[in-house]
Amino acid sequence: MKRLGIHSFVWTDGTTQQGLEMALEKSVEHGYRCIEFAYLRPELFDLDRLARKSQELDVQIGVTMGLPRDKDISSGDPDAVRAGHQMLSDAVRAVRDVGGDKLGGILYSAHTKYDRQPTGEGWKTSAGVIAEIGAEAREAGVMLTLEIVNRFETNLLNTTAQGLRFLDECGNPDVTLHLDTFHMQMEESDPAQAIRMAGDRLGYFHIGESNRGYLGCGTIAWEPIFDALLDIGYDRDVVFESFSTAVVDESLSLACAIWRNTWTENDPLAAHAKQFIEMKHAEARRRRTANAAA
Ligand SMILES: [Mn+2]
Repeated sequence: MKRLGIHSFVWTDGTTQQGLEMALEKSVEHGYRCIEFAYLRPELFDLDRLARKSQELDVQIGVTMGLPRDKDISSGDPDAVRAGHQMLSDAVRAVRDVGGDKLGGILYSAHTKYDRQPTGEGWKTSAGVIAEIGAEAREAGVMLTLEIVNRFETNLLNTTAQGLRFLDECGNPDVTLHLDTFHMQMEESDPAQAIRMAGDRLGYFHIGESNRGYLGCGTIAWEPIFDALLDIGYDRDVVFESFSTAVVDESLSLACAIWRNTWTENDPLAAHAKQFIEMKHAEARRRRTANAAA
């Protein structure tokens, strides 16, 4: 793992410049070296100021987002596809301008519970747009990384195997997969095996518990996951993701079905997550050394 990071929604609902700057400070205070923001509309925030502040604090910014329904590039509606293409282009530029190095999330479809089956045509259209946006992202020095999420949040890519087929369809080697333990827990028959299958096409990694709360207080088997990350030599960023109604981004809370609190105090949550991830990572390294010696 390159840097350990935290989602800004642990600190702020992300609606004000002040909130985002506070989130940068809190992340650094807790020893995190990268932070994740939701897509920042350039007309609402001072991106230059955020870029300078993140540089001063030496904390790397990454951005994730999901497309809204009326900009769904997998929808088969040409107007929506055009609007989605535009939104992704704008997002790539905003990530570059805020000094970010990656754009992840549900970029290939809407972030919603679908009421219809995906179509082959929608899949192809989406892959074509993502290939083009991947080229724009490369120009901008931004890595495009597609988050594989559970069935209630997209109908297109729910498993790593589907994601890898989609990357093949894109044919753009710069586009990578963004995996998340919360989603893998639900959809993969073997999350660790999924990580191994993704291998060097894994571009970004979210660590979240099965109930999106405190790590270790859910049903995820962490040891095989950390072993698999070591086995593939994963050397990109790992970000802790947890949401509570105590810190609310309205649209994300609705899209992610955050109906109750698994925590209310963010400081102890952030401190625990860092300790937990570093401990699990160190244990995996020790297992590896012991196995090599045996
Ligand atoms: Mn995630």
